[in-house]
Amino acid sequence: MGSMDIPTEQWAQVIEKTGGPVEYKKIPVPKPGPDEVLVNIKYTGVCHTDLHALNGDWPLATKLPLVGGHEGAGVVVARGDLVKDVEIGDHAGVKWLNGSCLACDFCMQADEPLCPKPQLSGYTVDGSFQQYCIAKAAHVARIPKDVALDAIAPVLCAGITVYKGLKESGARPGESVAIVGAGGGLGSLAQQYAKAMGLKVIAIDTGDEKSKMCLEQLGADSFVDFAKSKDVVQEVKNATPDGLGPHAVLLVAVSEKPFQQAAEYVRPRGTVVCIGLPANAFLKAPVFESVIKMITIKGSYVGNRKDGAEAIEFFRRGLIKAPFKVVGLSELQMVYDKMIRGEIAGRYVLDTSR
Ligand code: 8ID
Ligand code: ZN
Ligand code: ZN
Repeated sequence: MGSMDIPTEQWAQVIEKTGGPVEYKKIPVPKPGPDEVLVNIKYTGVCHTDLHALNGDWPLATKLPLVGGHEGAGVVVARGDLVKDVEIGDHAGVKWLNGSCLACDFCMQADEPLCPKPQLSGYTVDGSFQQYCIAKAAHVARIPKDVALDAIAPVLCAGITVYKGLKESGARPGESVAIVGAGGGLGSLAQQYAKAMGLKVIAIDTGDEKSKMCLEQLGADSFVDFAKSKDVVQEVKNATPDGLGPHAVLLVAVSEKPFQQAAEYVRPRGTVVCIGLPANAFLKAPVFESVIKMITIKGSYVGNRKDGAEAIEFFRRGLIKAPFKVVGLSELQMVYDKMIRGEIAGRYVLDTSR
């Protein structure tokens, strides 16, 4: 195993029991297995998924104790004996899919997020809310050295996921996409990817700060405030030139209501892509309209290694600029408190050195 100077102890945010709290404390630095690398995490984004994991929102248990986090960007400091294509000193990203079997039907056709035996960062294995994190070499994101590690962190989950979701929507340049939850971490990046892909954007979220960010910074063509609007469905349809609604809808909100509403405003032949994962939520759509409008409703889950590389390349080319705030790793609980109140416009990124 090749390595640089690595301490034996490090700072981490640890969940001892589901429901929290998260505890900022020192834990041992893990050692990579033969097919793994150890990444010295410099910056790590905070995704709403980390909060779902803390709260036990989903019908899938987490490991305990657990170090959360899956948008970790840093430097490779050690590697196992079998790792040949990642060098010590390379910049790498720890994504949600920490590893997969690479041998099942899905892995073989590059659908590795569907692997029945995945390792999930910050969920079934320890993630990036620590200074040194392990990931399978085959799966770490390759980050070019000219890319800033703080700004790329949110791309490692939020960016890849919305880029994949936009591809899954089938929307083509010149068409419109509604982004529901536009003011959040995934939503803000989704607007930038949509613009870069030549799509018109209808941003849906609430509040003046998010509205201003979407319209002035992220390039949304219109903004619908779901809390103030008297008729969200009509307002979204009216935001398209012919009043027939957007060609695609990207659902990245963390509440059930919009998942039951999107089928009503999506354009005939349009596609509703479900990405957000609110607790205990169900999809609902009127059968009559769904049939006579010939709509498609589908789920989309992170992205494969190629989607990841493409999403990073969009960023490297300067096409993706979404706002983020940097605070110390020690301040994770503050970020969760703001997230619970829906007060985060864009993304928070943690600096693991403080
Ligand atoms: O692979 C996947 N499918 C995947 C990957 C990554 C994240 C799924 N996710 C899931 C997360 O687990 C979470 O459930 O996507 C969801 C969004 O994650 P996020 O962007 O990190 O969350 P956020 O920053 O809190 O943003 C959520 C936004 O939704 C808005 C809020 O105001 C906030 O800005 N929102 C809500 I809550 N209700 C809304 C509504 N009715 C709404 N926006 C529009 N209409
Ligand atoms: Zn995530
Ligand atoms: Zn597999």
